[in-house]
Amino acid sequence: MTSVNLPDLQLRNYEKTQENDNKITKFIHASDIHLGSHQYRNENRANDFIFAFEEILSKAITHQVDFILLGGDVFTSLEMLPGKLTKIVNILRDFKNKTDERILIIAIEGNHDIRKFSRGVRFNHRGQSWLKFIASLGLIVLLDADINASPEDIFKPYDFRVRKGGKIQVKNVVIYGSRYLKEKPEDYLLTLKEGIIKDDGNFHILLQHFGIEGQMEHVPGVNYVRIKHLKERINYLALGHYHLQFILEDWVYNPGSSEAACSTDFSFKRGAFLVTITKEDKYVKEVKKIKLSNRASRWETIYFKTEFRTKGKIYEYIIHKLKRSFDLGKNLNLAPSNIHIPVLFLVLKGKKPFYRCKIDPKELTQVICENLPVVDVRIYQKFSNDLTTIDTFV
Ligand SMILES: [Mn+2]
Repeated sequence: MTSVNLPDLQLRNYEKTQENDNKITKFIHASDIHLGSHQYRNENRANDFIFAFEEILSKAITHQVDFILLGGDVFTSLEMLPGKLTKIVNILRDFKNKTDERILIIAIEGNHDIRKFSRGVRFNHRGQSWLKFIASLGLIVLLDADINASPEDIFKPYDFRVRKGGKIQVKNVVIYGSRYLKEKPEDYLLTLKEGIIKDDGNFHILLQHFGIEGQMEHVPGVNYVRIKHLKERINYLALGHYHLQFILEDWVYNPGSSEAACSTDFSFKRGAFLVTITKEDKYVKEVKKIKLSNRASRWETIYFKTEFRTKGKIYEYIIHKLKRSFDLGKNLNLAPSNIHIPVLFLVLKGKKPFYRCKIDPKELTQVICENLPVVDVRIYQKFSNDLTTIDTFV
């Protein structure tokens, strides 16, 4: 009765999937894709984030999952170049067509999806996001809760006609989700819990964007002890936010960022989860870790033994040292778009150059990229008499 005059086939296809054998439900849980990262700085690196997203979608097809969960920070900010957004929309359209709309992409907004940097100032403009935009095109299912509503209305069933809702059922799995809320999650989670139906015989997933205290050093997070009570109503807490992968007590899952969004991400264990839920007498869950291809990286340290007096000499010395360290035969024929061409982390140590030849990181990066098979360079100047660090990522 609801399938008359629908804007597209989405609902009808969704209803069809509900008629399938529901003994086994499979999904991929990924997060922090950060589409749009590096788009102004490095075209090849910007495309890495799109590649990682495409890889997640293609894994979903290979493993024939029922849906994909994205735990927020799908976009890195509200600023998106039109060309990049067009590419993403086309990828999602292709995915829809290729899969006959049988694999839903279910997402929530993370803090990055709703933030914007403008002239060094960060501000939130509530209510807008690119996720809302692609949801309005019917390309994803965007979940959000109404925390001020009465318990039964906190999570409204997803309505494909208006493309809004707080929960959606796929076979016997119900996914509840809400956007990143600025308030302390420990508090609002108590309210959200009231909206989750207890003992309805379904497997419950709650999709959220926050970290757990202690999983990442010096990064604020939610106190685990204070949210443990959610386990009474949730079988799988699907998180995003921390870029480092972690699993807690077999019910809290954080996949980590899908591509390295900042220099520290390169050293983190990250990826996605492939989850199979089988209904026996009770639900049996199997979680496999999926590694994504990702851009290569390498560290090099160069010591200045003498005090250089011209910039030209410095650059010459660096290129000479790097050429000796790189196995040049190996990657010579690869284009920088190839993910095997690394991001170089370059540490400069030793005698600080003469004050008149200050190293220009942008210029040095360009010189290195022109002379060696690297896609981008991050330069750290750690001279013995000066301990400043240059890392342009914000
Ligand atoms: Mn993130």
